[in-house]
Amino acid sequence: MFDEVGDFCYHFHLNYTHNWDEARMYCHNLGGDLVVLHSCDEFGVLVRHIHMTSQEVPDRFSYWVGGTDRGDEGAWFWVDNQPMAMGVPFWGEVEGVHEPSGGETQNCAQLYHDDRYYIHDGECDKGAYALCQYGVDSVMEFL
Ligand SMILES: [Ca+2]
Repeated sequence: MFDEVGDFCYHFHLNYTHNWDEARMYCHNLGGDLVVLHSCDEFGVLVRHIHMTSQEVPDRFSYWVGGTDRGDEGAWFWVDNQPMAMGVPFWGEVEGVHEPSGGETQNCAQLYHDDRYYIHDGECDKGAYALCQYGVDSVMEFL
């Protein structure tokens, strides 16, 4: 399922979960990559879209997005090598603990189901849904 949201096309892959590397490979195989969110606008529009269509999410899994601090703990980068903005409004907070909070055990970014899809760090080997991003042109070709 491709959804045009704002200036981008997103693919919410809800058939089965992947670890972060598998999710990225899945997106690559369709000519895209895991989602990168450079602006407050992109983030807000996408999260609003997820909330509005949440009836289609079959369970409580989160979405992998294209951010990681693997290799340099605490230095978060998007898969396009842009640094990730930290803090509000992108990253979540649970009971006063600000994300990312997982240290060296959690090195992959996800839109976290149980925190209204704010960004949390997660264990890269755990399962979540792939959330892929495409340029509009490449999707038109693909379809
Ligand atoms: Ca980490």
